[in-house]
Amino acid sequence: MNFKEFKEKWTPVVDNYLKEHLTSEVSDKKISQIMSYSVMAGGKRLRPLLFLATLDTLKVKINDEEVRIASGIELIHTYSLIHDDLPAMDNDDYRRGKLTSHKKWGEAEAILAGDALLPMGIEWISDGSDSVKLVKIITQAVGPNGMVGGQYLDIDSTNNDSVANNSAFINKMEWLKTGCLIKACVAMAVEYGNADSSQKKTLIQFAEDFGRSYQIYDDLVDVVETSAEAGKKTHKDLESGKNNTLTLLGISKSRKELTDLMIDAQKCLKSVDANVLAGFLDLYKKVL
Ligand code: GRG
Repeated sequence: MNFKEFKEKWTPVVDNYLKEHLTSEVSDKKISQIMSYSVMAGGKRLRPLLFLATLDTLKVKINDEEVRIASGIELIHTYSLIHDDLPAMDNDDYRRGKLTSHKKWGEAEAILAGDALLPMGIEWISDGSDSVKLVKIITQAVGPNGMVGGQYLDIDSTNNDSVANNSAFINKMEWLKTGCLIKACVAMAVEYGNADSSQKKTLIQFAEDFGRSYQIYDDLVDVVETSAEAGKKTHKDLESGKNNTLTLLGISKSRKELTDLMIDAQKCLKSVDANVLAGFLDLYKKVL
């Protein structure tokens, strides 16, 4: 199976799982609706697919238990997006092509929907075997030494010119904010699928390269989409006081950095039978 076939097979399974269980497992209809609004707004399901594709590479059969863990990861990712969009953070009006949660439902409601998605995601992950190990991996990845820590560095460095040229700081911030959760998807599958030490080494190295590169890709997507809009010549980050790889290196050097990380990630996969995982890197063609 290639990446496209894998994605077409498993995306609807994850989507249906999310839809059904956010309805059946949340007793209050209104908060269930607010949570579902953002979760079902059309994300790519990259992180659940990465978890499942790593299991596939390790020849683990995917059943309900594995889909529940994968879907739990998506709940946690969606929490981070809802909170990232809040007025106190990035103050965005649109996400996934729809009004952001706080614009649609109100700020308190959006905060609570995010707050509800995080523990529910952890609960779903904890229902699988190896749950203590998996919960430890995910909570470390999204806590102060991971995603939230990276978000803090991002907020703290906005409009701070002294970090604008500090590539070590920017790499660290992007790694924590975006890379850690991506790595955790692979790390959880490696643990769950009992990878041997050589598989573990190569898959984790792949995840680190992919995780490091993903924020650069995400910022370049905005550039490609923004430049497609008539009359707009600059990317919003270039005007927002944000510091990231894109503002540090500019567009063409960011593309080069992304290409280098992509080549490193591809090399990692040579020693494992990872046809599906290799396909994740094809996403980058959109911006290169
Ligand atoms: C705890 C108050 C509080 C806030 C937390 C943790 C956090 C706020 C924000 C996380 C930082 C963040 C949102 C990073 C962006 C990661 C990223 C590249 C998102 C886009 O991911 P895709 O491309 O999007 O997978 P879709 O919509 O397809 O899921």
